[in-house]
Amino acid sequence: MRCNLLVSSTLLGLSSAAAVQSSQRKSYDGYKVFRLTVGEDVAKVNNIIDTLGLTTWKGRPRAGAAADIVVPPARVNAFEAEITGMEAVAMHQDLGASIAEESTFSAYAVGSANSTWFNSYHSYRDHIQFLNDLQSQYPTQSQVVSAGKSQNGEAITGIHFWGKSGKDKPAIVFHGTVHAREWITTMVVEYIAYNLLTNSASPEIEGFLAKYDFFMFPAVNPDGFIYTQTTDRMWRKNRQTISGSSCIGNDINRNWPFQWSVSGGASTNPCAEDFKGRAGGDAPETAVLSAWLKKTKADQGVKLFIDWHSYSQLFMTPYGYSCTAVAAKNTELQSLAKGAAAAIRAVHGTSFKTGPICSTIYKATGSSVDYTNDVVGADYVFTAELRDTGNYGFVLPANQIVPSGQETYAGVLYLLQNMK
Ligand code: 0X9
Ligand code: ZN
Repeated sequence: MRCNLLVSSTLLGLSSAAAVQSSQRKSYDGYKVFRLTVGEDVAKVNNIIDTLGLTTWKGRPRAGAAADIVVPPARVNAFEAEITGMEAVAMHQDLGASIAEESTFSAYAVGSANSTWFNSYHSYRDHIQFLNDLQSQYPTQSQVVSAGKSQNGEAITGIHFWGKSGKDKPAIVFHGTVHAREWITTMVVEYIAYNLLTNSASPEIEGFLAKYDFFMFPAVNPDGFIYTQTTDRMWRKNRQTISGSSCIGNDINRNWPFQWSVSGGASTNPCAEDFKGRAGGDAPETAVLSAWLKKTKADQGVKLFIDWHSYSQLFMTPYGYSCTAVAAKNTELQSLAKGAAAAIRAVHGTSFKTGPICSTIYKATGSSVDYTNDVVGADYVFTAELRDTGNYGFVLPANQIVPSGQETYAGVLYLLQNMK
């Protein structure tokens, strides 16, 4: 009897723990995402967003741009009434269903880093395993590295590879998944690493490996990425607590300590998606990544830095903090960005726009590229927004991982071929 009681209370304990886990995951069932053509109605659209308490995917609405607006089930009718007469399309009829479909990860067997990896998205732990497995296929010319620890103590993990001719050559550094929900970037950075390594015997790739060391970090915001898989798929920031606020998270791409104090390119509200932090560099991830870049520059030079984001299909250059400041290498950067975009388009016809961040997208202060260009002094610095332009946004179906990887790889090869 006593034994039975114990058994049933243990079972109860287990099942309620499981229930807590699943109920901790924010449901997007019945949520719709609308792409609304704003035109000149900026004030009206802002007003709708504020009165209905809605969130947006690409920042506050701007004149002449589209606003991608997330609408919970209980607000759909009111939202549709408010936008009567305006042009809108539904990106997701049921965001919860789209997320469920995207989150059916294929099982990953330890030791099987092969091309089937790119047929689905994956858990954070599997990403780390994949990097380790990939490394073990190239034991003498690669290493799994850590740039340092995240807020929650995760190693910010990357794969370093250098070809046959030895390491310590100028570095090519890629950051993926600084924004937690931009899952396609994790996969595409891995796709590039995987293809450079698996083609490393071809004369062309061998040539690149003879000139450069590659450091590919698929997920530089591990805590945020894990949080998108356990709790809220739409999380963007890191997971640090903020003094004086109950809101969580710095936007790592507003926190880099260069031109951080400039106003208008980030939020000072800890609850905002683009919260800049209480001080430049006060996010642990920014602190370790900036220190790592400076050290790498001092040790071996940084030839190329790319910060990979999604979505919007843009290939951009410094600066974010100012629309009038012009990068020292601007002419060459624009030419390289245009060439990369043409190489991308040649693969599947996908169009990327190019130009400096501030005039192409919006003003963004404390961003990684401005810091890496001016403080680190990397030779070539870009940031890209991968697929798509707004059919699916952050919840990009898994069958676009491979095509997105293929075209982006072509863009990267163009840069490797054309950088001086
Ligand atoms: O707001 C951002 O940080 C980027 N857009 S996103 O939707 N991916 O969040 C644009 C800024 C690009 N600047 C740098 N990557 N430095
Ligand atoms: Zn981003």
